[in-house]
Parts: sequence; C-alpha cells; structure tokens
Amino acid sequence: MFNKILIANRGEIAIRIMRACRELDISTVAVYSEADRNALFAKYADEAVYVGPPPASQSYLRIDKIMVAAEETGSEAIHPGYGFLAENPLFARACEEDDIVFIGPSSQAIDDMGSKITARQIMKAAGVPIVPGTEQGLSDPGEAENLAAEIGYPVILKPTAGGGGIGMKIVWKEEEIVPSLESARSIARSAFGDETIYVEKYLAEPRHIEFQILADVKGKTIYVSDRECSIQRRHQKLIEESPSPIMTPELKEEMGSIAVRAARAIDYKSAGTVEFMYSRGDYYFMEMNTRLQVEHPITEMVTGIDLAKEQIRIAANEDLAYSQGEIEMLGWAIECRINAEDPLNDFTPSPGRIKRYRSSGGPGIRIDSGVYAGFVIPPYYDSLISKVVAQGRNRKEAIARMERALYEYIITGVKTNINFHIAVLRNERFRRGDINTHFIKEENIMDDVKKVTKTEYEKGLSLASALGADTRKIAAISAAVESYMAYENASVEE
Ligand code: MV4
Repeated sequence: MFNKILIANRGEIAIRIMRACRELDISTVAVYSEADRNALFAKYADEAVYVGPPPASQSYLRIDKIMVAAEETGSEAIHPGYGFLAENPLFARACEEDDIVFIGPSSQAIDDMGSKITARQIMKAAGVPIVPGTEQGLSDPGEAENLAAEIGYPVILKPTAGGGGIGMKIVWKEEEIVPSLESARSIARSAFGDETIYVEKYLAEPRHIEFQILADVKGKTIYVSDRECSIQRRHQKLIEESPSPIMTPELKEEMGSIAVRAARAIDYKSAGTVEFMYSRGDYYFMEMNTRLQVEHPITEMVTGIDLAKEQIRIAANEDLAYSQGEIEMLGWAIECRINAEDPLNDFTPSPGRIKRYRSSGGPGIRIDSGVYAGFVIPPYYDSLISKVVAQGRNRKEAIARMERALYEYIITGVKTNINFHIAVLRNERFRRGDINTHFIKEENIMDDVKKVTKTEYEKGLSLASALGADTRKIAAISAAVESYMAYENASVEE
C-alpha cells in the first residue's frame, strides 16, 4: 500500500479522498490555488502545496506543476478526483512516464472512452448495445441526409469529442439536417477543436441509468449498484438515487453484466461507471466515465462498499476481496447536490462568504461537504457546496429522510438550491418514480420552487436564528470537521 498520496483536486471530493486515505493510514498532500488558501481540504491534508492562481487553467489543470508537487513531496500516487484532470489521458500518461501511480485506469482506456465514436466502435464489437446510428464521422451533407433517412427521423447529431450536451442538435426533418450539421460542426470546432460529428436515432424521454463497476488488475470485474440520474437540468445532474425505480433483479443482472462486458472490452481497471440511456423498455450504452463520480456515495450507502478506498487498493495492485454474489443492497439511497446558486434567478451562481453553517444529521444521513462557516466560496470553480445523501429501508423512507435533512440544513450568506430539491421531493410524479431526463421541464418544477421559499426551508432557517445569538454555538454542533474550521473562523459577522 502507498505511504503518501497527492490529491489533485479541491472541495468536497478532495476531502472525501483524504478521508479514505486516513482510514488506510496513508498521508495526504493537497494542492491548492490562491482562491483556496483557506479551504477546508487544504487544512485537512497533512501537507499542502500552492500551485498557482485561479482560474483552473493556471493551477488545478497545470500538469507540470502538479507533477512537480508530487515529486517534491515524495508522493507515490495521485488521485485526480472528478473534473479537472481526472479524464485527461495526457495526465494519466505523465504519471505513467514519471512512475507515479495514477489512481484510475490506463491512459489508453481514458483515451478510448474520450472519443464517442471510438467508444461506440469498441462497444459494438464487444456486443454491447449502442443507439442505432453511425460509427464513423459524417463527411459531406449528402451523406448525412442519406444516413439520417436510413435511421429515420428524429435523429440527433453529436460531436465525437464532446460532453455535457455541447454541440448536440436534434433534427426533426430532412430540411433541417444540412443547416444543423453546419451549426453542430462550428460549435464542436470552437468548443473541442474537433469538428467530427456523428448521428444517432433520437430517443424519446430517455432515463439516464448508470452502473458503478469495479475492476482489479487481475481483470476481476463486478458491478456494484445501478444509479438513476434522470433528474437533471441542462445536463447538470441534481438528484440521483440507487437503485433506479424501474430496476428489477432480472434487468439489473442483464444491464450489470453488459456494464462488466463494456469494462472488459477496454481492459478496464479501477472504479468506473457505464452510462446507459433507457427508453421504452430498450437500453443502450451511452458513455463510460473513467473516474470516481460525484454521485458515488449513493452506491456506497446501499452496498456498504467504500469506493474511494477500493479505488486506492486497486491502484496498489490489491485484489478485489469479494465477488459479484457477495454484493448486497441495503434499501435505498438518494443524493441531492447542494449548489451555491439562485434557483429563482435561472440558477445563477451565488459565490461569497458562508455566514452560518450547520449540517443535518441523524438516522441515514451523510453529508459530504467542502465548506464551513466563514469560508468564501470562490467564483472560479463549480458551485457545489455539498452533497446530502439519505438512506432508508425503502425509497419512501429515503425521501422522507432527505426532506427532513434539508429542513435541518442551515446555510446562510449565499443562495442555495435547497428549495429546488424540496420541490422535486414533493412532486407526485417524482414520488411515484415516474421520471425521465425532461422531468424538470415537463413538471414546471420552477413554479413550485417559489412556493417552497415561503414555507419549509424558512422554518428551518428560523431555527438558525433561534440559535443565532452565538455563531459559535451553531458551528459547535456541526459535524466534527466543519465545527473545527468554524471555531477557527468564528469571528464571522451576520
Ligand atoms: C441522446 C438523447 C436522446 N437520443 N441521444 C445529452 C448529454 C449526453 N451525454 C447524451 N445526451 C442525450 N443523448 C439520443 N440518441 C438525449 C440526451 C439527453 C440526456 C441524456 C442523459 C441525461 C440527460 C439528458 C438530457 C437531455 C438530453
């Protein structure tokens, strides 16, 4: 096992990884930017190395500076977290060449899954179902017309280099295909420096269902749990749950086995996620994420498996200690991503100083956070404050615990999307599990968010002001790490 790991990330995920290291008795090195000088993760680490100013391109994305920090601190391995360099094959390659262990798959596996066309080719050859469409980039508009006619409208044009829906175009009829292709090409060229576009059949009302997998260096590969991630807005996931409300034991075994086949097709090792689109009884491989994901805690809550630790163990060439049949599901888990943003103002980011902060607690609740009272959320990075995860014996109990945890949660000084989450959790269709990727639009959830503002969360906040005679008191009853930092910063004015 390693003695020392560098964590090339920030915020809650850096802390999550350092918690795993602490349990494994591994010392930790943080890297931080000027904007994160006072961040919790930089304090939590055994050592912290300054790597430059914001934005990320001058610090967290600087492969050269991070490699130097690893060498100078004697780190044997680097954990990239998610985002930043986590799926950059050049970074994985730099680690491979410098004999520093990259905690993740090979640079080759990252590269293969980074191109959607390559991924489709590999998966098709391996017998993994892919959405009907092309496995080559489109050349001239005439070819696009022919292929789209063959597939049948509506179709969707996708950049092969893309992610997050950027440059995608739905095409409903033949007249639109040529202008749509031109527009998709130009967006892809400026966003990714690669204008390759391919075409797929457009699926109606798809659900996003993904499978967590683990694979060790000997090739032992298992699926851990499925996750439903359909509650999203503009390709940003907001609520995830495990299992999916539509999962049955048969479907789970079927899709899970296909996820394992997908991983084997690229000789995958480490933790990874195979994403599927599920539409009207059919499902298709969409992409594979070669990192630990934001929503990994829901899988941890329902299986009891510590994915961050497993990932580190696998990177240290240790074998998976259990087989597929030994994975058990313990009820249901839901995650709400708490962002510093204003849901009533088109989800505009709301960076700034957190004045009061108190985590929820009690049965079935886990909060992974990177903040404390007094911390200033920088404007340069994503707006994730924390992740609230609720586990229960069944879906109903998990939802009830989540609502209760959101009611208890106190964050002042910045706007948050807590009311948005309460509105979704109370929606009838959501409670039935009748969701798809268009849910927020279809249900006009934003109208309900306004009503929540005047009720439940404000009642929770009045609890804060009741305690608020002394900011220290609020801080003191927070979870251990947060309260430690809050004491350090207790001179916070309301
Ligand atoms: C699709 C689709 C329908 N049909 N492909 C958007 C992001 C990218 N990862 C895949 N996306 C989609 N691809 C076909 N052939 C609908 C979406 C889609 C979506 C997918 C997953 C999660 C949320 C989504 C929201 C809107 C559209």
